[in-house]
Formats: sequence, C-alpha cells, structure tokens
Amino acid sequence: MHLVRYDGGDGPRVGVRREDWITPLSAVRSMAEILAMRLDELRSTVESASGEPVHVAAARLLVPLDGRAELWCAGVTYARSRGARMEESAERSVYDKVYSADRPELFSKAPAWRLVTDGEPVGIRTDSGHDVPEPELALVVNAHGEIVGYAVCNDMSSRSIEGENPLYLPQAKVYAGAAALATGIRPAWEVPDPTDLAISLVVRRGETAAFAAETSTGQLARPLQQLVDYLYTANFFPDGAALATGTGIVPDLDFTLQPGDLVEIDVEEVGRLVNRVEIGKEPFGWLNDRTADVWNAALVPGETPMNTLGGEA
Ligand code: DO4
Ligand code: MG
Repeated sequence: MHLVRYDGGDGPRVGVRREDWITPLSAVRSMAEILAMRLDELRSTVESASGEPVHVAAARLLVPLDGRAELWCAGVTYARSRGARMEESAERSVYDKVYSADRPELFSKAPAWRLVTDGEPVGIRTDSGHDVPEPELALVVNAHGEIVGYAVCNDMSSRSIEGENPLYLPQAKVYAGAAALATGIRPAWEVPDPTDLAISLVVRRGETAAFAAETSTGQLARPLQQLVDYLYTANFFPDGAALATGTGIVPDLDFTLQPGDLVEIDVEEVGRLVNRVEIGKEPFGWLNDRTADVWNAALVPGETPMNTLGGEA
C-alpha cells in the first residue's frame, strides 16, 4: 500500500494506492492533514479508507507533500559519500569530520511546491559542469517527529559547484528540478526493517546503461530517528516533512549526467522513481503553477489562495 496525492478530475485529494487502484480518504483534504496526526491515528485513518476506488489511469498522481511541508536532506551518512566528497573537494576535512561527528549534516532541499515527482523531469544547472543523481531513502515524518512512512528521493547535485567550495552547497543542491520525490509513501508499519533495504540506481543513455550501482540502507552510518530528532530539535513542521537520508551511491569522477538521461531509482519495499534529465531553469517554469496545486490544497476554508506566476519561466 502507498499513500498518495492525486487528482481524479476534481482537484487534489489523498488516497491509498494498491496496485492500480486508489481508494480515496474521503474525510481528509490534504496530506498536511494526515501528517498533522500522530502515528496511531494516522494508521487507523489510512486503514479505514473506504471511498469509491479510482483507477490510476484516470488520475494524475501528484507530489506527495503539500501545504507547508518541506523536503530536507542529510549528507555524508555513507562512507561512499564521505570518500567521494573528499575526492572532489578542495576542503576535504569537513566531510571527514561530519561523517563521525554527533551532529549530522542536514540541509533544506525544497518546499513542497518545488518538488518534482514520477515521470517529471529533474534538472541540471547551466553553470555546472559535473552533475549526479543521489538515490536516497526519504523518511516521511509527521508534525510530531514520528517516522510514518518512506519514499524514494533523488537529491540531484552539482559536484563541480560543491567541490569548488562547500559553502556553495545550497547552490549545488537547491535549484529548479533538483528535488525529486516519488508519488507513493509506503507506510512505516509495512516496512519491518528500514535499515536493510537495497537501493539501486541506473542511468540510461539511449540504449545503454551509462551508470548502474547498488547499495543498502545497511551501510547508513546513523540511526534514522537520530536524523529526525536533530531536524525537529529546533524546527516545527506543522504539515510534516520528508527527510532524505543521504546517498550511498556516487559515480566515479569521470561520470556526469547529460540532458536526455533517464534516471531510475529503486528502493526495496518502498518504490521506484524515474525522471528524465533537463538542463536549465526554463523547462521547469510549470513549477510556478504547482504553488496552487500544493499550497491551496492544504488551505483551511476562508484562507486566501496563493498567487502563481502562471507557468512563466
Ligand atoms: O555534503 C554534501 C552533501 C552530501 C549529500 O547530499 C549526501 O551524502 O547524500
Ligand atoms: Mg544527498
């Protein structure tokens, strides 16, 4: 089962997807409302979904977060990520230190409206020469700091910009099309051991696989709840959050993404995320419209809807 946001023709709704059918959660308006619940209430709400099922072919699956929810990312949580960053960076020691420090590296990746999802493009910057996908397990966390589910994330990254100076990290990590989160949230109670899940990445270029690798969340150096606890220590997430747990796959330095590449990520038990690579911000002008889909979906009656730029790039 996956928890999804979808539009079956009458605006954004929340439902439970099993195979090709979505059962609406009729009494719930938004994912924000779900993620405001504690885990036990959330579980009984999800398990009691009973609306008229909609076939996925008749619905548009949407980014899984809405309202004020945000995607954050943890970094250098796998030895492979530490090693790759030390290799690419002029400032090697920061990566080595953060890997073994008590406090993890956490950074803000995207508010819900900047997310892209299954079948939409992911981006590389025109001012970057070296770009990679980062396949990651994302924790979906409610407003109370409980892990309520898991989703597949791609933390798209510019290695050249980050490698030049770690203080450029926000520019290496936060730009149009950089944050991809799959449509489906697998509930936590259906994933008995999230610390032992295979993660695989394939980058297809034309007929060939330009890059392929696998890792496991068993290689992750930190407890999942520890990452959440650091994030929630000094922040409120009234509409919930997703926290990507870092990458254990980084291609060798001679690999870079190209426009047209297809990035396929699978996380065992959690799902799959597939996106084609586009370059520049222009192909992402439609994200401006997502403000309406994502923000207005979570408004309570009487609140003023958010303006959009109407798809202008
Ligand atoms: O330190 C830079 C970012 C690391 C990261 O995103 C990762 O390890 O996944
Ligand atoms: Mg990452």
